[in-house]
Amino acid sequence: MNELSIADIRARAVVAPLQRPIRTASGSIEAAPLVLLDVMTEQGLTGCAYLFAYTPAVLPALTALVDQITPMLRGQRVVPLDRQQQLLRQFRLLGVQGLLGMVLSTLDMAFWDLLGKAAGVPVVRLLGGEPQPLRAYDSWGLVDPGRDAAGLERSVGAGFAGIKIKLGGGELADDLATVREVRRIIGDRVALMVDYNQSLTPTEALRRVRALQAFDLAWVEEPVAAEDLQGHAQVRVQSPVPIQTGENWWFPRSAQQALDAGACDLMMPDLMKIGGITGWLSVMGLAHAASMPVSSHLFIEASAHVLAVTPTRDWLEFMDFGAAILQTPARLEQGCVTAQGPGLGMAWDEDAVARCRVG
Ligand code: SMN
Ligand code: MG
Repeated sequence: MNELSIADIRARAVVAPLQRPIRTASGSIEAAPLVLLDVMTEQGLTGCAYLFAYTPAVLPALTALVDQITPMLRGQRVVPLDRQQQLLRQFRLLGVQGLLGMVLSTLDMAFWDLLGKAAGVPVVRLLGGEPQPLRAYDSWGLVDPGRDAAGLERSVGAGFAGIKIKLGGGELADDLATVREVRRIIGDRVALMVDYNQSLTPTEALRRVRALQAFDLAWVEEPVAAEDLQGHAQVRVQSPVPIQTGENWWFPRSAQQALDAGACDLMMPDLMKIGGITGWLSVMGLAHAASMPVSSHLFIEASAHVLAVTPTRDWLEFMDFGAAILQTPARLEQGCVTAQGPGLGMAWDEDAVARCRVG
């Protein structure tokens, strides 16, 4: 495991079909623009991970970024912490928010995948844990309770103990009508989370959260702009419902800044923005010290490994961007997802990748 060295890195842009479009108050995603990373080693092993680009518009920039970074890594050993420190140093002046941070985080996931494959074990075992069932919630977009009633019932029937819907596409009255109907459809025993995707002001967010209090929400997510920590704190300190955020935090220091600001009751770092598995390990320590529950964001496969070793783990988000291009998509069993191996447990379905290729 310790002798792995990087020979080359391949980045392939795909647009993968989704089970259902993700409509949010801040935009709609009809299919998943992904960059599939393969890190090839001199020893013949290949580590893989995928990056979610949010919009196809940045796929060419992302693959070009990977091509520019590859020469910096050729010949280097697959030691995730050293590689991340190397790249953070090399990009110190630029900073690692945005596309660069996404590439660095996804490379980190591929490096950990390599270590697991070299040892013949799931990454979770390298982290000191073991694969275990993690409770998952089914993550929906903006919903039309009439059109989506059957789908929501199927989610509950599939075993999900939680359902997340997005709000903020209209006025408060629209939100109330939607939540009332979704709560009726899924019943009182299924957790219900709502996600405003940064669409409100703090004042409007408080108005809406107070009006929604009667529906026993598990959390209200990103009510205001992700970078508005004071705004999140203003809502949180008066909110009758736990405030959730974190999917747009860049690397571990941003998590500490949010904790210092009192921005949230719950956190949900995104592996592709927080610094990959290496970044997650730092953040889960901060959450543990703060006794703050931690949920995942996207990246079902890799999240199942890190959540299993997260002391304050909460929910795994089930929003399956990888299903169309993986040989073995993530599986839900009794409402839970369990980490697969070796490595992160992912292998590309090359026929599907060929069908989805772009650029
Ligand atoms: C979300 C937004 C955009 C793409 C995927 C998911 C959402 C979530 O914020 O939390 O699932
Ligand atoms: Mg969200």
